[in-house]
Amino acid sequence: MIPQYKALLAFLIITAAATSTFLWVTRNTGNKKPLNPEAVSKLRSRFAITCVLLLGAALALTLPHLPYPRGSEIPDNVVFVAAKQFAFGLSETPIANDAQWEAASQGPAVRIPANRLVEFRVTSLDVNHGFGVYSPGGTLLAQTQAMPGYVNRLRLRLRDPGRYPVLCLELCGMEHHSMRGVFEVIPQDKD
Ligand SMILES: [Cu+2]
Repeated sequence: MIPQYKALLAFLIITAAATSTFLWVTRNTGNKKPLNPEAVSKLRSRFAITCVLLLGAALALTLPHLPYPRGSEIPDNVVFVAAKQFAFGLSETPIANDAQWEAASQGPAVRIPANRLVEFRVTSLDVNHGFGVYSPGGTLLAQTQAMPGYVNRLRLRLRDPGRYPVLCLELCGMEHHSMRGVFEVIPQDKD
């Protein structure tokens, strides 16, 4: 199933659950039973404790998976990225001017060994762009802004060899839709 259909399915299930909850509440608010304040306050605190426990568990389970870089880690590879209307230049050496950008955007794709920590240093030579890294299968993996005058660092560890397309995620002009880049992840040499 493609991700868009999964998202649609999740949306429909959650909407159905929310709608039936509201319908149930609407139906049941009609019966005016006398309330027992003690039972209500007990139920309320039980609900609050359950919520706190569930949220705490969700936090503990998901926090380690957030892609925050560890400050002490040193990247194995650095790839310089310069965005410019309407292509991405990727290079192993810094891209400081239009000629270098042209060479980087038209030359052969940068090659990165699989499973290595790569740091993309992303900037723009004209307007704001969005540096979106896609898997060979077309799934968005990570993104950062490409802004003139700033360098944004994006660290990734890519496991599967293949050609990774880069698409612009910020409407940057007439040819925005065709703005591309690419890099290649190659099987790691044994060392
Ligand atoms: Cu762009």
